[in-house]
Formats: sequence, C-alpha cells, structure tokens
Amino acid sequence: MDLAATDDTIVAIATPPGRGGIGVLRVSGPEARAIAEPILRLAAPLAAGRARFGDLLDPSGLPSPSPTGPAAKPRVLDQVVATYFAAPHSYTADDVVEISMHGSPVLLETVLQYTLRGGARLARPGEFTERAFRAGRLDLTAAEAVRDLIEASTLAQARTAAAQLGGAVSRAVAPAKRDLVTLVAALEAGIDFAEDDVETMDAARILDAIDRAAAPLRALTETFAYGRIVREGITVALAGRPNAGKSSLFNRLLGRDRAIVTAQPGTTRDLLSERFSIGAIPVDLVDTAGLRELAAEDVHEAERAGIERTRSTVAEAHHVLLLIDAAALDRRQPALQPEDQATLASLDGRPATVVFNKIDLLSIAEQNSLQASFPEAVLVSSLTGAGLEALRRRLEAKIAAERPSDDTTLVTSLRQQAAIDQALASLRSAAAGAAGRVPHEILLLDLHGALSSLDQLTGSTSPDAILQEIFSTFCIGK
Ligand SMILES: Nc1nc2c(ncn2[C@@H]2O[C@H](COP(=O)(O)OP(=O)(O)OP(=O)(O)O)[C@@H](O)[C@H]2O)c(=O)[nH]1
Ligand SMILES: [Mg+2]
Repeated sequence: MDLAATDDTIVAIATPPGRGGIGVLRVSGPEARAIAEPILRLAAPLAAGRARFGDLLDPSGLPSPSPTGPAAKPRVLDQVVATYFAAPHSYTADDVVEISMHGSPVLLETVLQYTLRGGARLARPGEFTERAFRAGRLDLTAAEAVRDLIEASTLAQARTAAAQLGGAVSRAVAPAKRDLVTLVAALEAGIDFAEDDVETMDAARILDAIDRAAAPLRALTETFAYGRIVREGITVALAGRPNAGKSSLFNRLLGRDRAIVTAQPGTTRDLLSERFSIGAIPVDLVDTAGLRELAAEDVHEAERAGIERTRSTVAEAHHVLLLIDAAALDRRQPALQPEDQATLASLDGRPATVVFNKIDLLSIAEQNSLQASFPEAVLVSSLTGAGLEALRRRLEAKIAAERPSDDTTLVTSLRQQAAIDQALASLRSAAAGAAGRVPHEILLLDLHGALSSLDQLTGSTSPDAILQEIFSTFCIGK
C-alpha cells in the first residue's frame, strides 16, 4: 500500500459547527507545535500528554507569519486549554496539538485561518483517522467503526461500533487467517519439496482445515442481517383498508400529529415516513394509503397512485402492521376481509402483525372473543391509546428474535460483508478442488484468494482508491 505523506501538518475544527461550551481545533503533523505555540501563552510549556491552561492570543496582533504583516502588542482572545500529544503517542501517530477554546465559531475560524497562514493545510474528511490507519494504529474495520460511532443514533449502534473499534471483527477473523496461513504453508512445503519425500497432506485433512477456517467466517456473515438492522434500522409499514385508522396509529406511535386524520376514507395519498426507535433499534414508520380496489369509473388518480406506492412499500418493508377496523367486523363471526387476506398473502412469509384498531367501540366481551379468535393479533385503540404498549413490546420482541447472542461480533458494513463473502467463496472453491483432488498448486490459488480477501477486510492490502472512498465518508476533524 502506498504510504501517504505525513510530512505536512493538517488542521481542522474537531467540534461540530455552531456555538457550544467548548470548541476544539486540532493540529496534527511535524509542525503542529511550531504552528500553535505563537498564539498560546501558557502557564507552563506544552508537554507530552499534558493539558495546559493559558491565554489564546489574538493572531492579528502577532508578528504575522508572513514577514510583511503588521506587528502590534498581542491581545488576549480567550482562555484555553492546550493539549500536546507527542508522536507517536497520539491518535494520528504524528505530533498533535489540540486547543480547547470557548465554542464560538468566530474564534475557531480566526485561529483556523491563523494556522493555515502558518503553514498547516485544511484536513480532508476523515484524514486524522486515515493517518491513524496508515500509521497502523487502527485497522480498516476499526477505522470504519470510528465513523459509525460518531454517526450512531441509538445506543445499540454505538455499542456495536465500539466493539468494532476495539477490534472485534479483526479478532473474529484472526483464527481463520491463522488456520489458512498454516494450511498454505503446509501445502507449499509439499510442493516445494515434492521430490524430497515430504509427506503431502491428504484430501481429508485439507478439507478439514478449510472447514475450520470457514467456520468463524460463516458465523460472522450470519450476524450481518442483524448488524444491518442495528446500523440502518428497519422499516415498518402501516397497511390496511381505508379508514382503518392507520394515520391515527401512526400519530400515536410517533407521539405527535404528523399525519392528517379524517373520517373520510382515502385521506392519506402519499407515503409519510418518520423515524422513531423501538428498544434501541431505529424504526422508519411508514403511513400508507388505504388499500382498496377502485372501480374504473371511480378514477381518483391520486388515490390510485397512492395505492400503488402502498403496495411497493408493503413489498419492501421489514415488518408490516396490518391494521383492521375492529368496529366494522361481524361481532359474532369476526373474519378477515378478502383485501386484508390478499395483503397478508402478498407478504410471502415476511413478518407481519395483525392489529385490530378502534377497540374502544367494542365491549370487553367482544374484545375478549376477538382476541380468542385471533390469538396472535394485537388489539389497540388509536383514540384512547389502549394496547399501544403491547404493540410496541410485540415489535420489540419480533426484532429481538432475530438477534444473535449478546456477545457475538456484528458485521454491519456491506464492504466488510462482501470481503468475508469473497473469502468464503474462495474457500468453497478450494474445498471443491480438494474433494476433486486437483493439484495443490490450483488449491493454493483459491487459498491465497481467501487470504487476500481477509486482508482487504482489515485494510492491509486495500487499494488507495478504496481507502479514499471509505475515509471520504467521515466528517471533517475526525
Ligand atoms: N373510535 C375510534 N376511532 C378511530 C380510531 N382510530 C381512528 N379512528 C377514526 O377513524 C377515522 C379514520 O382514521 P384515519 O387514521 O384517517 O384512517 P386511515 O386508515 O389513515 O385512513 P386512510 O388514510 O383514508 O386510508 C377517523 O375519523 C379517526 O378519528 C380508534 O381507535 N377509535
Ligand atoms: Mg390515513
């Protein structure tokens, strides 16, 4: 891999845009100290690993870094804490100075401009982490985890990212890599010394070794589906016939009046989507247009288009809440209408929950007999809020049911999953070769292929273009 130059000094505001209690400017590179020190008047000189309190001097009053600039008596702009991390014991492994000042955009911008005039370069998004990666302080899965941790919007996402930052994915892959290297070495020895009477491995032992290497990789890929749920969340679609109360339930679950509710069937036309969370999992809840067959002469173009959108949303949702107006059912013989049965059938086994709404219009006895007829259904009233807690718990339980055991490493990124899949494909091909007794030279091609996929996973052999793409998704200052 090409080692990018770290001989220049980069700078960025590390705190988010806007005003705050503290704003941090981060300078990293060989000139970090030299660039930062002139604007700092500290109680004691910068020392590795120490935070120093002191004044931040107004750069405009300083002898300008360009010799033609005006020189005047320095004014104090702020009181700050400056921390110095000496190379290689810093995040980037370069010299790093972090100046924590009051979080004023004007102040931060002034100091940033000063460091730029002093020879620092504005950091690209993710460049600090990229330097940490290139210095070998993080592998690629951990570097990606830095971004995921910053972007986490639920605690579950943060926990998963933190585990990856701690090297969980690399650790899970390490035994497979070790086994493969051992196998490759044994086979290569067999080839190299073919004439020297070195005992070559038989097919059964090779197959066994390949299987041992594949097992932890397979376990990782099985976590991907759930890892994605943690990272990206799930889509829950509210479907049902017009007037079942979908928009009312939508508003209730979100806790605010987002969707228009009227007594007229066909109120909702466009899809409405809002994010909330259930048991730490982000959920995109989608309110849809009521599903009904429209006679040709009954052309409401907007409603027809809405129904089409509903069908495609229902077809893609992780989970469908099929809402049914309980008050419109036959009280003695409650049964699903053909439209509702058709919707359920269209799901093809994907998770769905039948929800009977408007139970405030039913007597307790009627509610009980409805629940007895549909033991799996949840009974709610969007009007009174009855049954909503049970509905939330039901959704939470359904999501939790997909979850692997608590201590497993979750693979969340498509890139990581693709690399592991590729390694597994190479191993499958090697196993088929071994079973078919192909020459070991051919087997070795597949085994090296698997190893190189695992190297790509951790970034030890990733091409620069791929690295650029990954780090460009970071925020500036990280
Ligand atoms: N009594 C009672 N009325 C409800 C309940 N939920 C909804 N309603 C009423 O049912 C009517 C339809 O509600 P909406 O939420 O607009 O129904 P929808 O399914 O979104 O309807 P469309 O958008 O037309 O498909 C409104 O008059 C609501 O006030 C409930 O739990 N109990
Ligand atoms: Mg509606």
